[in-house]
Amino acid sequence: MWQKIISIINEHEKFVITSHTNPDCDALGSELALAAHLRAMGKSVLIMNSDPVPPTCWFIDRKNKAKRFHKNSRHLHKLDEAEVVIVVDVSGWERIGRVGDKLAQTKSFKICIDHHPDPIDFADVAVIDTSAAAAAELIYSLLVEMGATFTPRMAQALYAGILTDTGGFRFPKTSPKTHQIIADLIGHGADPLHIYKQVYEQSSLARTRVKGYLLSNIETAADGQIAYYSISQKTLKEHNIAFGHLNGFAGLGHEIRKVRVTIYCVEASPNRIKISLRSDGSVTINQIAMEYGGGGHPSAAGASTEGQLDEIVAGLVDKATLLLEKAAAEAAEAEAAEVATTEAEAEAAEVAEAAEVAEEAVTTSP
Ligand SMILES: [Mn+2]
Repeated sequence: MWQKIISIINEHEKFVITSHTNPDCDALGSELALAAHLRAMGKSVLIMNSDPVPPTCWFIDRKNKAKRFHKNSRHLHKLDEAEVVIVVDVSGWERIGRVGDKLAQTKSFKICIDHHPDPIDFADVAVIDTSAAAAAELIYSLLVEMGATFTPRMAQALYAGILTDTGGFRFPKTSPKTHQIIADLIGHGADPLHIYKQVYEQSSLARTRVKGYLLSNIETAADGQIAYYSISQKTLKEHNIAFGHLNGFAGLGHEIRKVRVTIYCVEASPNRIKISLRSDGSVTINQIAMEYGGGGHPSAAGASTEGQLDEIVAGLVDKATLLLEKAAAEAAEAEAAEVATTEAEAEAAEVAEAAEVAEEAVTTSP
């Protein structure tokens, strides 16, 4: 599956690698490991993203190889010059942001390597594998196919991508192959403890205290099936923390037994409420997010809306309660139908048996 891409790489010298807006460890790890190998081959490579590397990913890019696009600079010239553009971890121009707007106009050859199920709106060659748990898994397999030498830095970058995209090796796409790749990356110098600490143990004191505030203020509804919590502008100010540092708290409610839906709201600015919703998979909560002008996945969705914090939270709890009631009613109906089917089947079997006995009686009768 990699032959075409490998020959394109072999035949060209100037590359640009990019990914989605707000790049995460999978996007950056994939870019950095691929770029390292291309550079080792003597190619000229520029990693160019629309947004900067977030602090949680700094450790995989200590040499600042992933650049943030600046329109009025030599970056534009570099993008124009590229012979080949490789896009990883995303399939649509729109999600690439400003870099995508620019690249869409260049004549370069476009390669896409992704694991999302989205439609591809560019690319002369694409490898899309939605069974891969992370783009980093795909880059690993490309690099193996190319006979790359994995340095500890490359191994660490890919490991970080897989660790975060699988939510710590627990999301459904985590496979035997995922763990085989991880085993090989550890063999090449990726240090699990170091990477874990860099990804999950870098919170500021203020952020951890806010987490404590949220945990102590969790309420439940619908007989413990809904957990909800929120934080106001006033409390944010008291904790001296910026709105941008409050990601990663949307799943706190799921630690509690029986919880199926978690509602987390932040008053981002006066009367502007950011909503995060999570489901354990038993109900689809993106339909609620859509009612507030947002969207997302069936089990993880969000929205941003105007209103009073308490009123928005109350409205969300009501909608989630209705959703759970509907799901429960449907489940009960399905069960009743199943019981009815089993009863009907049992009855039919009885009739058939009686017929058989009767038949036997006829044939055995003298
Ligand atoms: Mn990914």
